[in-house]
Amino acid sequence: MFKKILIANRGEIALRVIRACRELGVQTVAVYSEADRESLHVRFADDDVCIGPAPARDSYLKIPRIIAAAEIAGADAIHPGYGFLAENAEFAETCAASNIAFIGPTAEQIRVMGDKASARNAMAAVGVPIIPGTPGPVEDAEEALEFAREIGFPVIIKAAAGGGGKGMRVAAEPEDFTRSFQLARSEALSAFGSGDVYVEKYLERPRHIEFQILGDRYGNVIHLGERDCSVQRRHQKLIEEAPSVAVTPELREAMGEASVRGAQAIDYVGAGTIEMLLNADGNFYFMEMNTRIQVEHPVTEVLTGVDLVKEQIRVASGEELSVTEMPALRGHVIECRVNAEDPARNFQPSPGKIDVFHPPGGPGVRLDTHVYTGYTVPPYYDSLLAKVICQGRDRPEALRRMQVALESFIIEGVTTTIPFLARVMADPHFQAGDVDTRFLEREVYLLKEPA
Ligand code: MV4
Repeated sequence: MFKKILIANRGEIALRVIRACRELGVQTVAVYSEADRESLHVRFADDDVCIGPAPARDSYLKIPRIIAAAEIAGADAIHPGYGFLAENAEFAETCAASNIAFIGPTAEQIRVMGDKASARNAMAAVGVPIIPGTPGPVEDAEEALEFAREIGFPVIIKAAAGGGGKGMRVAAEPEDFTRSFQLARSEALSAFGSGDVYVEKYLERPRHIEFQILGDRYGNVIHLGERDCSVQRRHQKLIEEAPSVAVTPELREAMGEASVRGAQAIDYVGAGTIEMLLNADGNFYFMEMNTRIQVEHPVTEVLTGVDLVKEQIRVASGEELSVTEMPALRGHVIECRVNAEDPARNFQPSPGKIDVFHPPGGPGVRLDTHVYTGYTVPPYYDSLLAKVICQGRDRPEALRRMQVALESFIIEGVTTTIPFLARVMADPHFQAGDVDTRFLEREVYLLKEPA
């Protein structure tokens, strides 16, 4: 086992990793920017190193500073958390070259999954269903239109280098096609420096279903079931739950088996997520693989009882996975992300000082947060304040616990998404499990406090 782990992150995930390290008896090193001097991750770590000014590009994204901090503090491993350098192949490579274990997959595995076309091809090669589409980038609008007619409208044009919905355009019919194609191409060019686009069949109201994967160096790969992350806004997940109301035991078996096969195809090591789109007709398709621990990982931890962060650390140190198959599921789990944002103002960030912080609690309630009374939310990073995770014997109990938790969660001083999340929990469509990736576009009434 490692002796000392540097956590190359901040906020709630840095605290989450420190907890796992303490349970394993491993020493910890926090790194922090000048804006995070007063943060809890700095206080809770055994050692800490300031790595630069507030902007992430000058601190949390500076590879040489993080490596230097690890060397100075004598860390033998680095946990990247999520975001920042978590899916940066060059960082994983630099760690290896510096004799520091990167707690995650290999640089090569990060690279294959980071490129959309290569990820798609790797999955297709082992029979994981992919959305019908062009095998690679298309040359020009005429060739693309011809292909679109073959697979049938509507189609979606996506940037090959894309992500986060940038450079993505839907064409409902042949008449729209050329215009959408040009728009996607120029958006791709300005956002990613490459105008390469490909064409796929457009799924009208898919659910976003993702499978949690764990792999070790001995060829063991398992899945721990799905998370339904359909409630999103502009590709930001807001609510996640498991099991999905749309996934039957047979479908879980098929999707889980496909996910494991996909991960095995690249000898995947560590925690990873296979993101899929699930159509109303029960067909599922690979979308992308995330090669990191995810924000919503607690949903799976609570549902299965497996500590995903400890497993990540164990397998990175050369141990075998401590779980060999999916444990019995413990009812139902829902997670709400509480952000310092104003839903009435387009989810504009609302940084500032937290004057009152009173957390929810009780049976089946877990809170992952780095916030405390008197903490100042800096304007430089993402606006996640806390994750409320509620478990129940069934979905109605988990949902009711979430409603009570949100009602009793008091944050004063900054505007938060708590009232918005409470309205979603009370929405009849959400309660019926009738959601898809366009749910919030339709239910715009949820954005504002009723008069
Ligand atoms: C799609 C799709 C429908 N059909 N592809 C959004 C992010 C990017 N990684 C892929 N995305 C989508 N691709 C086809 N062929 C719908 C989306 C999509 C979406 C996917 C998951 C979660 C939320 C979403 C919101 C809008 C669109």
